Amino acid sequence: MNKLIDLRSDTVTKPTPAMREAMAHAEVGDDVYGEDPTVNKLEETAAEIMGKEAAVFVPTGTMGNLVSILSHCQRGQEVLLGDKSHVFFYERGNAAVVGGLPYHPLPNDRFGMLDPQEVINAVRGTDIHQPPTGLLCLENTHNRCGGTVLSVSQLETLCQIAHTRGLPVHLDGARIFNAALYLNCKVSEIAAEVDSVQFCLSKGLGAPVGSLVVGRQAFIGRVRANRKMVGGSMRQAGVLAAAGLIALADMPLRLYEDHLNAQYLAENLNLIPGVEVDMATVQTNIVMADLDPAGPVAAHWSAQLKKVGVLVNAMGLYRLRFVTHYDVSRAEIETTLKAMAHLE
Ligand code: TLP
Repeated sequence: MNKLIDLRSDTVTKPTPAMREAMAHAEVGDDVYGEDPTVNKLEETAAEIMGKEAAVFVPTGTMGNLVSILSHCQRGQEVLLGDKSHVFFYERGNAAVVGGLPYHPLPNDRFGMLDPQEVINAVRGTDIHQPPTGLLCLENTHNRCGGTVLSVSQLETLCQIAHTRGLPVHLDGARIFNAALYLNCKVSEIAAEVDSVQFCLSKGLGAPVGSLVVGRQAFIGRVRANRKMVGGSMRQAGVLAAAGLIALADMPLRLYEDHLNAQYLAENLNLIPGVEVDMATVQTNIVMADLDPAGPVAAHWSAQLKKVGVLVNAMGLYRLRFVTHYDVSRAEIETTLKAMAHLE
């Protein structure tokens, strides 16, 4: 069989030759002592790009979100977040389990936005029955909403509501570089009003492993301590950070190809009977395709596609998710479309 066409996620990207080269020659030290020069450089670079005081390197996006939430909140406080957010949906309820921080989910609209009035209404008062509100958590781009983007002014609106009520804001910016490309702005503009950001090197940016948390110096100090608590402090992590530095330098520039491929895929999926894509939500590198409920379920489609070498995840009973990335070419998108059109 030819090479598999893997559209399950941009997490499947393998390190580029330049990354492997940099990894092989990385200068390393024990990062728990703060002595890994490559990790230190990655953290400084990340903080600078995001326009924040400091950064810390963590193994995964999930851990980055967890240690950020733990570092913003006191045990027993409640976390406001979207009901389709990754933190709520895909992270094992970790802040509740590890930190004693219950979630208060609010409806995400079809673009991943929260209704400002719902956020205002959700903030708790002083009633002793209720858990005090500790944090507002946002996501940009929004994964389950199809890679949709919140604008800087939407973020400002929500941040202002939180800040005037004394609440910090954490942004799950796993794909913040995709958001910046869509908005044609700098990532630092998206990060400007939020107190912390977690962003991933290991998705569209192609690094094998790793995320960064950025924020104020004192906050990052707490993140470092919480990272230790959950076992995420790594030793000679410079071999990973070296790939991360290449990811930040080279990879944001080419994400537009993934966005163009997603547009093309979405437009042509819409021509296939029984498949429907809401084009307004196709903004970055994720395409959600809704299937006719009179036909087979999404798991059946993905199993059939697998037989012809195309990997796609089911994201619900009648929904498939396609994610474009640097390892999927336009020709492979064409092959995928042909395979979809001929499925039974
Ligand atoms: N998302 C993965 C799966 O977990 C669904 C994917 O394939 O899209 N925030 C967002 C918005 C994410 O999409 C992800 C990963 C994470 C956090 C977690 O990152 P990792 O996988 O590094 O823990």
